[in-house]
Amino acid sequence: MKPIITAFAASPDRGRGLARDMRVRWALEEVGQPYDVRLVSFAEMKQPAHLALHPFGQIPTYEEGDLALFETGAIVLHLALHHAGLLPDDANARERAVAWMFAAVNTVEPPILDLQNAMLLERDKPWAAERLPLVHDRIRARLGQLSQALGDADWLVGEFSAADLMMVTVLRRLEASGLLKEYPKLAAYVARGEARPAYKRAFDDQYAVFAEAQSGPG
Ligand SMILES: N[C@@H](CCC(=O)N[C@@H](CS)C(=O)NCC(=O)O)C(=O)O
Repeated sequence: MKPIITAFAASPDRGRGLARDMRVRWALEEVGQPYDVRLVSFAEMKQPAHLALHPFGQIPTYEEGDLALFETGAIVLHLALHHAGLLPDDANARERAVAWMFAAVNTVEPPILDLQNAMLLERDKPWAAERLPLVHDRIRARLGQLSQALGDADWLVGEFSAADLMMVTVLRRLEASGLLKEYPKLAAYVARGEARPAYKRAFDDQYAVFAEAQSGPG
């Protein structure tokens, strides 16, 4: 049975691969699982039909038979648990990879989202300029620790895993800030993720939605 995911009909990132369905698309591509996509508008995301799938009215969602999931971490973990290729074979390494998945969304992503809020939603506040260096420094603290933990390894836990898929997509959100360049090991890590054929297929499929919307009907 082909799973169905939801994605933005009109992504605010203009096809840069930042909308979070990218994580799910990438995981599906890594494990070779074909899938369908249902595009939703912002208005549709807040309607009861979508809220029944996603209590917070967001994308992505994942439907597979009578299973409906939300939260990218949970969806990617589901795929990793039910398909080969996204978690190490060794039992302890598997658990470590799951810990890194949580670290990506629970420890590394929050200060990065704070920066996005500062840039997009709080820009005009009188205190915005004063606060920005604090936000940057909180991100730098996490990036320094992450870079230290990664060291000279290619991936977080041995071979490429769902941990890297989650972490790379989180770090990509820093693209516009220039902060990642201060951490060459992390910049190279993200580039390694982006070079994976499954990543490229996922990116191209997500970009096609944007390109199609741009060209308009007819
Ligand atoms: N923690 C959630 C975040 C989901 C999320 O923020 N989705 C964004 C798109 S990347 C969204 O739907 N934003 C529109 C909104 O919140 O109204 C996850 O990882 O799935």
